[in-house]
Amino acid sequence: MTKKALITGISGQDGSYLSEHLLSLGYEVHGIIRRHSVAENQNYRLHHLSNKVQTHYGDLLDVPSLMNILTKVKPDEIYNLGAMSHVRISFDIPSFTIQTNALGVLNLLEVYRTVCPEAKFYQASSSEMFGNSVDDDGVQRLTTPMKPVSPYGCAKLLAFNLVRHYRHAYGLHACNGILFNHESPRRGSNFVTNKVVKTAVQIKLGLVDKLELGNLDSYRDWGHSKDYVRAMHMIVNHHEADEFIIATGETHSVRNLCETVFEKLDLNYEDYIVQNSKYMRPEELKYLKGDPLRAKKILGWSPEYSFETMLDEMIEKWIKYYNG
Ligand code: NAP
Ligand code: F7E
Repeated sequence: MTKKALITGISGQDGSYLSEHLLSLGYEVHGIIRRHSVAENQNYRLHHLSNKVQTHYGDLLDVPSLMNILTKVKPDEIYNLGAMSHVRISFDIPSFTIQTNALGVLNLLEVYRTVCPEAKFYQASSSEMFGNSVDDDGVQRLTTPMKPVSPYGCAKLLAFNLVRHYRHAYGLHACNGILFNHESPRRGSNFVTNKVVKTAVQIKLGLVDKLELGNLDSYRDWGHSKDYVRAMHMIVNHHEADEFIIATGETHSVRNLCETVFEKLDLNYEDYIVQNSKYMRPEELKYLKGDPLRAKKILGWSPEYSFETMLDEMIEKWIKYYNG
């Protein structure tokens, strides 16, 4: 029988790649989208899938919509990817962030346990939950203490604990994937990787002459969204509901990211970068490097993209875009 998946945040970066992946596995894919005032922006990342996925208007903060959609779809698997996902912006809109990313998860868990408790549930947890905790060997793993340093991280940690609690209290197959940063040509262009790539291409083409950034000295473990959505499906379909870290195990500074991208375009990043305090955070998460060993051993997951091939794909997208 055809399996049904329901994805919140289907219009986001991961939502679009996960839809493609699940369709390729023969799933019937449903997704929740929010109403946009600009109708053209509604399904920006889903245009190529418009005849293949079924979308429903809803919102994690609107319990009746969740109730109606889950009752109608009766999904076998629920992927909760919906969130206010920008860490710096979470300092500007902390209340909305906590509501969507934490209370929204509670809303969904309650409807899930009432309407379709036999379904499997995936929660998009984040390495931002670790804050500045790191083990002595320089990596974060499941046992590393979680001490978030942003409204976004605090909300994700509450949601993470709620998912755990619902699993234990109600016997639900509810899983957490703790995913480290993942990027792609579909990444929002106000996240640092895509901002750097897009602006470097604009500089190369003579469209702009500088790149304004915040902190250049933080480190991130950057993977590719396509690899990470494969992991989401593996986590949900593991025989027991559990928690997994998905990361590359490699870390790069923002400065090194700039150096690499500009070098690929035969430019020297130092000639173009200007620091602007507007892009700094009240509290910064300085260093991320995840340990993916458990996911590799138990799930058999491994990434196909490297840092370099991911950046090449992103550069190619912007070159094509500006060359019409
Ligand atoms: P994204 O591109 O920003 O997509 C977020 C999605 O959530 C969008 O479709 C957005 O819809 C939707 N959304 C926002 N508020 C909502 C609400 N109140 N109700 C329903 N949907 C709502 O993020 P992403 O990179 O794909 O990330 C997917 C998930 O993984 C997020 O939960 C994120 O926090 C988490 N995560 C991401 C990373 C990463 O590096 N990408 C790492 C760890 C965890 P609109 O377009 O209408 O706003
Ligand atoms: O920042 C620094 C910034 O916004 C990365 C989300 O997907 O991953 C993401 O959160 C680093 C930070 O991602 C700029 O200070 C410097 O140190 O690309 P980012 P993030 O905050 O790590 C986690 C795992 C998630 O869960 C989130 O949903 O880059 N940085 N200058 C800058 N960052 C931005 N955005 N813009 C700058 O101008």
